[in-house]
Amino acid sequence: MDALPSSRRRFLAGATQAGIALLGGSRLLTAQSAVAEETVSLPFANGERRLVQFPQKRPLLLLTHRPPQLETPFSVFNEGVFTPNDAFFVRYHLSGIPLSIDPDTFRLEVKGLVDKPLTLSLRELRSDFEQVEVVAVNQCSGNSRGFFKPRVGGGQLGNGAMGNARWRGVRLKDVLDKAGVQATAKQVVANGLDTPPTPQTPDFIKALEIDHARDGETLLAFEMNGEPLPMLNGFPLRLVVPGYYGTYWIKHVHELTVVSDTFEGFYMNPGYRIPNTPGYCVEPGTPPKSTIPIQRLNIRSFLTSLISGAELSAGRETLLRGIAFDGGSQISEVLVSTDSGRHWQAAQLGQDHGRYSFREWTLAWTPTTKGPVEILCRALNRLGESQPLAPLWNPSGYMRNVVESTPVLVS
Ligand SMILES: Nc1nc2c(c(=O)[nH]1)N[C@H]1C(S)=C(S)[C@@H](COP(=O)(O)O)O[C@H]1N2
Ligand SMILES: [Mo]
Repeated sequence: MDALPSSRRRFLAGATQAGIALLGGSRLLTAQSAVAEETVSLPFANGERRLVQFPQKRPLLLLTHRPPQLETPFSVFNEGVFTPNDAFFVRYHLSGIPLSIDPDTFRLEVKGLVDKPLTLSLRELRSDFEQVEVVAVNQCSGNSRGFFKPRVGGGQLGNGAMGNARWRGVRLKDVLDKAGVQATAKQVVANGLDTPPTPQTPDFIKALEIDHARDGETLLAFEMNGEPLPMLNGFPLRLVVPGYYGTYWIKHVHELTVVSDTFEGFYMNPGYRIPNTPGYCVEPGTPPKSTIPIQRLNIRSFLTSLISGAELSAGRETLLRGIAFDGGSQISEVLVSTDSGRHWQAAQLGQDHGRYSFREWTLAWTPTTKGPVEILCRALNRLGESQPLAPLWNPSGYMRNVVESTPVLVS
């Protein structure tokens, strides 16, 4: 096998870099802050973010250093529907993140209610199972949380905690089938190599219903956009759960345990839960009566080619461009209004990379009337779902979706 040694070399080079830069992070920053540092201002109170470079990454918006939480600059989403690995957002919960992992000694353990527990090397995963690919959006549940009104606790994210990539790996189903899931199985519990700082801190562990884990779409992925996973995105192996929020996409996954009941670890309950109501929302400021684990992405669309406050010339054509996506029901239409919502026009949809991917949309527009105007975009999927005109609210600031509007000036 050729792929393994070469990806290993690449990784080891990256790992050394990772170790040094992550450990020296604070010193590096102190040194840097004397120099003018690039910042981005997200459009809500306390939205100032520094652009900071981590190993294998270009400068990204820094939310927290330890654990690393980095947002993709929004302009990246205008450059193509695939988010480059070095621009892909990063989210961790625990400070004990792996700084180097030897792909030769790494093992995935499959245990619990299985006939034959497995301990698989990366080489075995690659050679003993069929390799498959899926293009899918990984979006954090709290993406866009900073826009919630009233505001809610948690990472104050702009719109950059999402990304779209081509993931390559093996089916979780095939691995589970090889182990032989027993009849009493209810869920598969997944754990990664990151560790909590104290024995009292809950580990980041997530569970999937057994039928979901065996639907043939959930992957154990080792590649992203044709490259080994970047360290900060889960090297050497992560779960890819198409259509579901990023919280289930366990990074550095090394342990799968089949269990007979509902796993109730902190990050399944009370963490990552949404109101059990239509729209998963409650009256702003009120607690939900009952909650369920967060699940599929809801539908969203963005204009990416113009930033808020852009100035356009009357009479000159501009190509409006953006992206749309949902939890896998398939985007069927994107409607755009260039007059603050009075009229809507269908945009042209770009290449279809599958129902879990970002879908590009474009619309040529020649502004005629001078003055300020809002450009709105709204997506529809095959179920007829769309975004609401006014955002819904939940106390954790999850699942933001609204008809996004971009104010511009025509002169
Ligand atoms: N091991 C591990 N996996 C994890 C997490 C984590 O903290 N540890 N966070 C999850 C959450 S909440 C999100 S949104 C995604 C983010 O994936 P990324 O960092 O590759 O962008 O990873 C998920 N997988
Ligand atoms: Mo997340």
